[in-house]
Amino acid sequence: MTLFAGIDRVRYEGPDTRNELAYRVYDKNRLVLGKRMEDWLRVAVCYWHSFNWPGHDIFGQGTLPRPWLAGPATRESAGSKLEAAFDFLTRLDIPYFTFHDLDAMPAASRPSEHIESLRWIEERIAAKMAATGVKLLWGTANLFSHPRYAGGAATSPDPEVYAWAALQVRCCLEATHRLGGENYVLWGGREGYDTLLNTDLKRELNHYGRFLALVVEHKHRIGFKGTLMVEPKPFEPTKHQYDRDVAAVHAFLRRYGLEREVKVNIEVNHATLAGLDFEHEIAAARAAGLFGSVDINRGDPRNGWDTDQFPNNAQDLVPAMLQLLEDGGFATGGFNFDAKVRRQSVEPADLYLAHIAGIDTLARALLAAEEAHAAGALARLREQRYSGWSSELGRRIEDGAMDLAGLADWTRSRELEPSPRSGRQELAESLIARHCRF
Ligand code: XLS
Ligand code: NI
Ligand code: NI
Repeated sequence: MTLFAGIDRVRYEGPDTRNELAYRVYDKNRLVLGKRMEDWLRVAVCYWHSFNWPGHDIFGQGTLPRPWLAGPATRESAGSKLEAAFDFLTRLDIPYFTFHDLDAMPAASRPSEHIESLRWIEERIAAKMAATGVKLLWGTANLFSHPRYAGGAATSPDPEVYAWAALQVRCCLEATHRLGGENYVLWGGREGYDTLLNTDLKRELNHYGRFLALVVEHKHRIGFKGTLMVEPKPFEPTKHQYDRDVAAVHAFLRRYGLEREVKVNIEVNHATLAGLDFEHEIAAARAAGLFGSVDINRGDPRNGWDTDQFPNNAQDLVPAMLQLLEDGGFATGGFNFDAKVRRQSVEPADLYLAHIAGIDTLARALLAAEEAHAAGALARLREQRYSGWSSELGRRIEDGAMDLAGLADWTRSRELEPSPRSGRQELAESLIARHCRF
């Protein structure tokens, strides 16, 4: 019996159910544009916030009942954590989970102990996955909690720290591979700086570029077929993080020749911290051919940090969901709930309620996007807005047949002012809103 055993497997019961522990909208087998809802959303629950965080913050201790976190992470407590996690995952009836090496394994200090400890839990995770059918969306190494990483991992001023990080990534990538993980993520939590006064920025970037190249090389060496992804974030814990947003990651990948090897895992709350809309990051990633996966959560518009709250506003997510539909869905990515309950949500049921509400929010956004997509008005509006480009002039510019002087001459010979055309922004916004009938 685990902490999460008190409830039945969560099912779809429709919008009118009185059962709070049921899906109102998320109906995994419902077809959306010919594909099952479960296959569009590819929902994952993360190990770290849900099972490995006792509810502490920088001012206060843990508040949540997570008995396995009470003492040091021994084999016994890592085992009960795993038991509870997979109990939760199966009862929630979602297909995936995600984890950091350190979330799951018994604590280890020396390198050889780390290797052994991760292997130990990996075998048990594999058994749980086989018994429950829950799959691994992605694995990742925690290169930010241990004191050795205070100055960064791949951007540490100390090559011995760099090498430790390499050990962790090697082991976690190989474990992810053996567990059939569909992706491997690198979040550069401390790959940045707190002050430029003590930082050699150019050198750190080169080290980081090399590190990523080593990971790519190793991925191919071991035959891992999943996608490697970097997760952008502008700051927190550092003052400035090199992976600040999709555009910065794109430039970085190109600089080190890795743009065909690595994609991005976009987190909603990281986009907003960077001063960008979530859908902007998706659009930027699609334009660069880098779209990989999503860490779904939300920030609080009233404060400026990564609050990792569960999403609750479906209309906000429709523009991003429309882009996902236009892309035909995730290739190997999914919606990973990188979200945590508030510190006062102290009952085990709260973890279910949070995920159920978040998953229903995604389902609502998906259905609204399906309708908007099927109505086609937004696509037509966009097409009309660019219709000038099918003129002879437009085609010649796009074909690269005009130079600057040629364009200047063309304009001069016409002596005309282009006529203004409406951007139809208010209409476009209403074309989203009208399908949000929830
Ligand atoms: C932290 C990040 C982290 C990554 C995984 O802000 O979102 O949780 O997703 O290391
Ligand atoms: Ni994340
Ligand atoms: Ni985050």
